Amino acid sequence: MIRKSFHIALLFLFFIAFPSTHAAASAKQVHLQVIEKTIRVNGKKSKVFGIQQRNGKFGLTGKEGDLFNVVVENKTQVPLVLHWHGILSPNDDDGVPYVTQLPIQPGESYPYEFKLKQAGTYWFHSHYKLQEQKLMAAPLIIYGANEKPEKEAMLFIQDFTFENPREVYAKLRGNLQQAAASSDKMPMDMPTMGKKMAMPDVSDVKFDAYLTNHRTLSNPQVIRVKPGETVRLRIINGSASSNYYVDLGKLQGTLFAVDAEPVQPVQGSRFQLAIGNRLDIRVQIPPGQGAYPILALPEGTRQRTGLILATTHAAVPRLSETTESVNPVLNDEQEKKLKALHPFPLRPIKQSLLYNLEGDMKTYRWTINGEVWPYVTPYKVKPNQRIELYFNNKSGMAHPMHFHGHVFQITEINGKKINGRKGDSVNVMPHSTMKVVLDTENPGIWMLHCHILYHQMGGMMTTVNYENYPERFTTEQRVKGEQLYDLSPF
Ligand SMILES: [Cu+2]
Repeated sequence: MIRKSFHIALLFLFFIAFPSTHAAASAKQVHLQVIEKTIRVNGKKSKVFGIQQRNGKFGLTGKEGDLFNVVVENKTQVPLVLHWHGILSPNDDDGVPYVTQLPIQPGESYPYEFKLKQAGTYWFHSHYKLQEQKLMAAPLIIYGANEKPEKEAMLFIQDFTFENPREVYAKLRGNLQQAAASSDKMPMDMPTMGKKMAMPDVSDVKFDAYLTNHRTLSNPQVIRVKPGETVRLRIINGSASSNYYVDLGKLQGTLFAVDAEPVQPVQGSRFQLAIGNRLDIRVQIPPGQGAYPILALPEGTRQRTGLILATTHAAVPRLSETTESVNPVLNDEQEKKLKALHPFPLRPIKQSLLYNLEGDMKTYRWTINGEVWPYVTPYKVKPNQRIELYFNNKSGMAHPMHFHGHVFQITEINGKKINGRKGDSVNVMPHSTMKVVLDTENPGIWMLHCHILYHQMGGMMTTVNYENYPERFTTEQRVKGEQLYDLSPF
């Protein structure tokens, strides 16, 4: 209430000071509706969540310096919460159930209002139960205050299953319990499990399809381009449990931002894209007519997804959804190479927070320092200090770790110092260590978790707590809240 009236007072002042259309534009409220809908995936019907503005537009756009003024309307049958991934919002607006707010009940609305300090390619998604697997996720594009418009193509990439994710999760735990029962000494790591289950698959889950902007390659989006034109690709990994190689085919691309943070440009036609990460790549369309598939290859599978850039008179090729060989698994080669365009100024590190990442295959419990959410004892940090997050992945599976409300910079991989890229999500390789640094400039209770949805459900989640910042919910309230509703309605 205090917050709202404060904003209204601010707006009022704003109108007096700048009685222009600009002030009005920055205050414009957007109603974002979360709905239930039926889509067709390769001809088969499936019920999923949809996210749209009142005008039907998918996702959100904003402008750096403007107000993010969004009312989330829950038009579904289930409680939900949306989180703005990578955004430096105040803690109250972070959208995490039983941490920053209660779930939004069916038929209810919830307002979010804060100033957009960043620009680039972001996304948002449900932070509640398994809703993200049923497509409760969408792009959030913020244009720079002085950015010139350019030709763009957005690829919002998701993994898809016809199954109820509740069943997927139960099977993961059930299978593993069965496997554990049949063997006294169960190895801890995933690759061994993969072999046991006869899947050349590094992901826990076998998906029915991979989507780009909700479409498979059997009916891909075709974006018309001009010969010689430069196109900015905004590629977002909004998947629940899949990492990808982005393949530009015949085109050479220049990667210039990761997680919306500028990097020293890197040329190439293949890039790694872990869960939660975003890549901004510029490609130049060659002279003459032509069609150029932009593909994403889920690691460890023979699948692919993507869209096609095609000049006006080019024939659009039919593309197979499968690849000839198994797509390679991500590694840390790209992270070792990438450098922030504007690295953090050097500052002494005042605190190093060690996070041991482990998995217990018998129970499918994924832990941080041996703890399972919500039974956690978070580190406390002081404001306005340089701190370090030290990830020590003791498991045989990579964990894409995401920290809310802050931008970090990667400084060390497996003991080797680097002046790496900035971002909000980083894929910590199996049996590897990684260090990132950040400045504690955004007081709150902030989530730190693995972005593999089923690992998150399995407990791989904690918070970083600013000293003296009040916690809104107790562990008991979190436990009780989690038990209230079904994991997934469909
Ligand atoms: Cu994980």
